[in-house]
Amino acid sequence: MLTGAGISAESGVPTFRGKEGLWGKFRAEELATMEAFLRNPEIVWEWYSWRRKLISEVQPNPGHFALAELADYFDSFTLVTQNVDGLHRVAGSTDILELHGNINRNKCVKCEAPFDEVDIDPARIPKCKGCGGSIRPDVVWFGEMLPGEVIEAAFRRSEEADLFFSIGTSAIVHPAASLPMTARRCGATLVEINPEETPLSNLADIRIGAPSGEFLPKLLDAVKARKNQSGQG
Ligand code: BV8
Ligand code: ZN
Repeated sequence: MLTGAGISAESGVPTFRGKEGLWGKFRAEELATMEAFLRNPEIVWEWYSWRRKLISEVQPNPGHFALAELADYFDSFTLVTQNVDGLHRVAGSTDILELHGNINRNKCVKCEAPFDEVDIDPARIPKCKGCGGSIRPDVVWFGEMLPGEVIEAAFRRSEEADLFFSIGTSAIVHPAASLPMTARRCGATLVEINPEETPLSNLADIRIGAPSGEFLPKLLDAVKARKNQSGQG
């Protein structure tokens, strides 16, 4: 399955392109870029520090917890997320492919050495001890490659899937947005869970026009009931 910002919306984390979008006056595509960071690192760090603080104060919602528990009812279950908020791991999910990195990790903009301090002061951006480069958030910006082994695993699992859920994503950011169609092309049943229509909606076999935090716990209950009926408790 693939999750996007929508699965964290009910935790209080604004989505990217929704009305209450994360940006106020900015657009993701303008701030989440190397160009923006090189031109104005303070502004970019202002934005990430604000997001980090917001995320540190929220909890996973019933949608995250339901996915963590659903994994136990499938022989093979892979959670691919575009989100950088880390809420799936907090909710207990384990086999997670983080396509776009993690907002609580930092690295050197030059040599990519990890930098583990989390409190970054945008007015005094720390420098890499090894090469003196500026420290940046360890997330994938627009125009940057996704981590090779992660995106390859995501495509491989999508090709092998019998059932693929696209949950809480507007399905416009690539290459992540290609995963649902890859799964469907390789024979998977495609289910979209999103209150709004997306470019994927009329290609999905099943469309659930509901918030993930409401629907996923119901799905979990139904799977549990089915397991109990067939006596495989
Ligand atoms: C790359 C990390 C190339 C940073 C992010 C033109 C056409 C096609 C592609 C491109 C193009 N121009 C440029 C590109 C490539 C570009 C791209 O796809 N751009 C888009 C905008 C067109 N992609 C890239 O640049 C990628 N890299 O292509 O490299 C390359 C190739 C070779 C060599 C070198 C380079 C990198 C993309 C990664 C960017 N980083 N995030 C950060 O977070 O700060 S992307 C960002 O968008 C987030 O990760 C987010 O997850 C992601 C996708 O957004 P969504 O998750 O879908 O969120 P959104 O708000 O859009 O939608 C939320 C949905 O939830 C809505 O539909 C809403 O209805 C729904 N919802 C709301 N509430 C609920 C709900 N659903 C369920 N329940 C609810 N309660
Ligand atoms: Zn460095």
